[in-house]
Amino acid sequence: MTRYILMTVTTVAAAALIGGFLTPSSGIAGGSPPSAGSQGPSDPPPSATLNPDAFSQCDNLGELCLWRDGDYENTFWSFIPSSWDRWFYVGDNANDQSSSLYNNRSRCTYVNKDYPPSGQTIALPQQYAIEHLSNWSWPDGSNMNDSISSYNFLSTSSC
Ligand SMILES: [Ca+2]
Repeated sequence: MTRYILMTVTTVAAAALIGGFLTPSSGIAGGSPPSAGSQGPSDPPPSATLNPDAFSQCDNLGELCLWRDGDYENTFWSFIPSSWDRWFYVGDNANDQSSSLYNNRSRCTYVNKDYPPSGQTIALPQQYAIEHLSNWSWPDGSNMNDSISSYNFLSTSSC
């Protein structure tokens, strides 16, 4: 398990370097990231280090996992694709509740602040985790904590 996690993190880091989408810890608040509507989603924040607890709850490859608290703790929701490249509501229980997430997929996943989706989209590369959504902002500058309302399972690995 530990070895797998290390490999995953290494892979993400390598992909990030190749793709050039990693930004400094100041994150996505700076600059003027494009909106999702016509120009594609904004760049993601840097991935947090995955911990074993996250994997124990979110160990099915292909799912998007959301947690009520940071550090992948408290109530847990997972979503498995029934179709691709379309938006889904997270449901009333999970709506505006997520404080950490893990995209346990080999493909890109979008999350959006609203449903129906607005221009506030963040792209999550494969095997991407955010330990504290409170540290990150949507393209409009608002905080990402307790605000995810929809997701989109892309059929492509690129974001
Ligand atoms: Ca919302």
